[in-house]
Amino acid sequence: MSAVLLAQIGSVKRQINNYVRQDEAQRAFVFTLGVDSGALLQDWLQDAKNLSAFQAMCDARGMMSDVTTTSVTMDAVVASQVAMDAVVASQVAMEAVIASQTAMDAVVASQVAMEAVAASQVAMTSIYANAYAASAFVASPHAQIGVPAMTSATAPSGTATSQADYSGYEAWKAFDKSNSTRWKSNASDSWIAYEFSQPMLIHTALIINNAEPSGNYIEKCTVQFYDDSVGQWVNATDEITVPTTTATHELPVREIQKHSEWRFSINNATNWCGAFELDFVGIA
Ligand SMILES: [Ca+2]
Repeated sequence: MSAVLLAQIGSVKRQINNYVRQDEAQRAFVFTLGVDSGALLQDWLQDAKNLSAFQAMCDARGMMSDVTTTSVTMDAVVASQVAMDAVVASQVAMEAVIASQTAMDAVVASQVAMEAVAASQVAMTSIYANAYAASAFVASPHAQIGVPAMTSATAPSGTATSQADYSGYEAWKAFDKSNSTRWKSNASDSWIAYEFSQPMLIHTALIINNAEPSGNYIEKCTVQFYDDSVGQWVNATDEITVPTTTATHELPVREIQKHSEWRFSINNATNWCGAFELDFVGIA
């Protein structure tokens, strides 16, 4: 058989496969639009052929925009871990999700959906690129996990450390949820860190600054995480100038990967460093 004929046969085979794939995706689309429960959808997706059709549907722009603007359907999708795993793996599906406030509202109300998006860099990149999606994600009741109220450097869980502590002002006292205790270093440049007992996707850092008349607060800092893959601390934010008031200052952190170790790297001009309270907030 000639090379030309073989190439033509190969092309026809690919077209047939595409038609079959499109046909299955159409059926997945029709089924999904009609489904009204996450359990039903999850059960249907246990069939490998259905799952493959659903994945093809996620990559079909027109279909996904219909799915994501139908609230009954989205409620079923966000309640199914299998469905959400397919959605967060698809750039096309995530673009449809962030373009629909109906879809984002369904995602941020669901623990299953929030855990799925937090585990996907594709999903988090899409979410942080859209103002409504980003603010809805940050405000989700399922993404408000922070450092627990510490009673020592290692209790009840995780580890609070700093580059240096002034005697009596240990690092964990910035993580004890009390404004009558504080951390203070004995240098103008320092860092203070908390290692979670599990990897966390952090979206916000909080600072309640020290209020000593002589200073000793945080003037400028960078939020960092420890990147195990390269074995070093990496900036999660630019350098931020922190107001020297004791209000709660929210620092946006928009890291798209989970990490266990987070810290404030502080660069003060004159005084030592200190804070009443610090926190890293996100989702496990
Ligand atoms: Ca404190």
